[in-house]
Amino acid sequence: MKKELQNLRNKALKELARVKDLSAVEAWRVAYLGRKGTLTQLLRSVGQLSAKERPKVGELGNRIKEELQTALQARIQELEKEAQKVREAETLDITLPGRRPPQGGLHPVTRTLNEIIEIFTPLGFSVYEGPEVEWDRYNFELLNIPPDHPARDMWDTLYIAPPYGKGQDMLLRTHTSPGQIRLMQEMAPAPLRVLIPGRCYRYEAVDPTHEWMFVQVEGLAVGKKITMADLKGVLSHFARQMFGEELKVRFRCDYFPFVEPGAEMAIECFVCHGPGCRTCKYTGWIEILGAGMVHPQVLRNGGYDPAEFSGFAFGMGVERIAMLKYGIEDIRYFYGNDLRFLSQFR
Ligand code: FA5
Repeated sequence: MKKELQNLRNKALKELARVKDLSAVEAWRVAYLGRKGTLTQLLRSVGQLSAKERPKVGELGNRIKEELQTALQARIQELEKEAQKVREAETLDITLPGRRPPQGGLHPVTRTLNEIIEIFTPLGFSVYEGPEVEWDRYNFELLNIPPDHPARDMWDTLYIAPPYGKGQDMLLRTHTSPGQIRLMQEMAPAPLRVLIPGRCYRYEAVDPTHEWMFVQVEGLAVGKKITMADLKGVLSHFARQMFGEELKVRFRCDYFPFVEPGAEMAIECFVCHGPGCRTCKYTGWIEILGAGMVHPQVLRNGGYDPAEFSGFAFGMGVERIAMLKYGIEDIRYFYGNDLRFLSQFR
């Protein structure tokens, strides 16, 4: 019996040392010292021993019981101390300075677009948006570009399957000009002045000034007695507001099937200021927009009578404006998602 008591003691102490938390300690207590615990039961059987053996075994049993109770209290204290340490480590120290959350900023293209809108708003232009996935007839046909027109080569894009038939094909718009038709059809015969910003897509050989996805802002003014002088005046005003007086502006004749006459506007290259460099493709100029007087047929397609109404339109590349404004040499930086570039525009 003495041996049995010693073995029980050793086993119990070993287990107690391995116990990891207070609820496991309680389970240990119940297992050894509880009313039906192993030690309690063993001590109960001491009564059946002979009168000679009983006192010695009884005394040993009580000593072991006390030893286990003391060990139990010590283990409880130890575990409480550990738990306290964990609690202290988890306590919120409100005197520590907070961690600054990373702060984003507007993308340079969005910023430039907002600046463009701010320049045109006081001139009476409001802002509309059209769909990026567009019908062929809005992107091309109603803008005087029938299916076999060579101008389609300049504006090849991604078509959305399946083909729906003549003029019914869907595509990613190549310019914001389809918005002209949509707006005119909605507003005719009222005079209008609108900006239509949005993303455009083209099958493009990407280079420092060409992306396959870029943002344009379309401008359209339709009314009575609108002339080319209005077009030139508005766009020159825009260029002065945007770039100051320093950079030279150039208008040249250009061809777009939906305007007559057509023009392009270029700004002096901000990198080389004239002699030519990689950014301006060695021309000294960076083209920022196409423009012209709205073609009579396009006015008709939009629901206006060209005998009564005239209008001007332009389409400018927002990345090109941002490049000129902020001195960015390559358009690919805009969509490369490099934070070293983007975070300069906070
Ligand atoms: C057009 O897209 C015509 N819709 C513009 C227009 C509107 C003419 C109304 C007449 C009346 P163009 O393809 O030239 O034209 O593009 C207009 C401008 O968009 C360019 O001057 C340029 O600033 C920008 N742009 C064109 N292609 C790209 C490209 N791949 N990457 C970045 N910008 C581009």
